[in-house]
Amino acid sequence: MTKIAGNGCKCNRPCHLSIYQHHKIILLLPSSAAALQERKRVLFFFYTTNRRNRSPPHSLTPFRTAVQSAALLPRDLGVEDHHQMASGMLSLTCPSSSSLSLPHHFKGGAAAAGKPKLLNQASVFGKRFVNTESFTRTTMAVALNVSRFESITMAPPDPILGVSEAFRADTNEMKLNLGVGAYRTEDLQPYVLNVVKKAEKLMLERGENKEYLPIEGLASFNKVTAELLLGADNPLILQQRVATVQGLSGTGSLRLAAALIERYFPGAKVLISSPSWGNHKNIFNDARVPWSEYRYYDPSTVGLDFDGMIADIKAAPEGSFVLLHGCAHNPTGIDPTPEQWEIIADVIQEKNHIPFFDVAYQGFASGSLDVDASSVRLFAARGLELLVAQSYSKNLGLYAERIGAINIVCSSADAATRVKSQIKRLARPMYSNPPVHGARIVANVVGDPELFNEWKEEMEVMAGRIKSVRQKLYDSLRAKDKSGKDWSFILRQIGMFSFTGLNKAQSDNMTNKWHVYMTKDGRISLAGLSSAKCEYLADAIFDSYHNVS
Ligand code: KET
Repeated sequence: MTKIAGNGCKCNRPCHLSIYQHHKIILLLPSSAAALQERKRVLFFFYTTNRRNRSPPHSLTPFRTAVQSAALLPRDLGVEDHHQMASGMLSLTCPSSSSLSLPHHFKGGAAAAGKPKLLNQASVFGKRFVNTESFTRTTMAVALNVSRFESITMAPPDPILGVSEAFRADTNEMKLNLGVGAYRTEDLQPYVLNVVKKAEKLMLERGENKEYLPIEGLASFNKVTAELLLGADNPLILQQRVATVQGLSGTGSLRLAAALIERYFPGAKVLISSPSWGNHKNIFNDARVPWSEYRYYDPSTVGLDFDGMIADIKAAPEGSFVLLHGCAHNPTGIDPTPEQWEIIADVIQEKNHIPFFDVAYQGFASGSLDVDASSVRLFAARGLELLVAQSYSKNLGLYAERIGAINIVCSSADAATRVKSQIKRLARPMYSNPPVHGARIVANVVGDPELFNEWKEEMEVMAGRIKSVRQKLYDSLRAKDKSGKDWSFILRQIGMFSFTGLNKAQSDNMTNKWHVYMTKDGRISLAGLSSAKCEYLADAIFDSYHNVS
């Protein structure tokens, strides 16, 4: 990078900038340590020359990137270090001036004429940019009071929850939201369970207070949630070997467990099924827990790649955590058979791995709470230590109450007490203590035999409705599709979802042409489908599958 002698900053302010040239890019950089300290107030500089055509080919994109990166430069480096970093950064963002394009803000006017002229940048970057000057082949800008958040870029929408946002924005009356896994009635309305309403009425009548809960949550909730998972008469509970802590639903409970792994099993890897619920990777990434994937789904059979799964679990470093979906695997809807679960447990035991269950759909796979907990109970009965994250979002429809739990089954009561104390220690600085409303609902429903039975009935109705639209969708597809394509995998899948096998382009067609909102991995939530819409959905799938490659 060469300094261009005699060329100082043209902004007529005491900003201590020097002009440098790097390839075809002109940079204005702080020329002294004092100027660096002033970074808060005065950020930078640059620009490009274009020898072929005399109009200045500024690009807003590299410009912004330059600003952002400059704002990120660490304070304790010298001026030269900054220059080197900035020049490296600009080489990356502007490989050649010819790749730069003229942003529409600059088209016409002073920029097109290529004459020295002061541009008003307020319209481009709000009122932050006070001074931009354009002269022959060089333009420079000086920014004052640039936001300290300039370096924060726009995050992409969430692959699942972002679908609901797009759905809300669509005004087409045929639109259908099959993105998020949330149960809807036949009228496609959200459903508040009757037992939930009854429990809330009870709570109101009792006039319960709003005091803080202990860090571990509501004791009566923790008791019933472990019982629901493992069975009320499970010896592990009687022996007090289960550390249960109320969490912020399934996600928050998984996050607590991830924090525990990060702190007490440094370097241990979590094995995640491929594919899995998209947020699993985010959770472990944010907790700084390394993870890798094990094979799970076989597109050729649209079924379980059991051999691949076993081979990958075997090949993982001893003592890894194996994340398993307790039932109703998300997104595939494919669960191992009871015999396969036994073999999975054998391998995990052999390899000294630690099973880590995510149970977000207890009751939604088979319609029975006990049957859906059988995978977890099978592992627990072997005397294995294990982790289980639970959620009541789906089975009690308590999506917004954020109620769930993390259970850690330990080999002794003493270990469980210590583990629980550490989970509390992790929770305290994260969110201090959990919310009470959902915990009371669960404690009332699960803890009261009458409400519990009513809940089981409602659960069967919900699971039954999903099964019936699953059947109807299959029937419609079979009637329409004479190509010989076998759609029977839809019937073999269980739970809220169907993994259609549609690729991204086909999923895009579902949304763009048919207004059917779904995740781009081809997953549809049958919980958001009504019988009346099955035919329409079958048309959309048929068209997308056969007419989009
Ligand atoms: N685990 C799995 C496997 C899962 O599908 C979800 C939610 C959760 C945990 C967490 O749910 P919570 O509400 O935090 O208890 N899945 C649906 C919603 C979401 O993505 O947040 C979904 O896949 O649509």
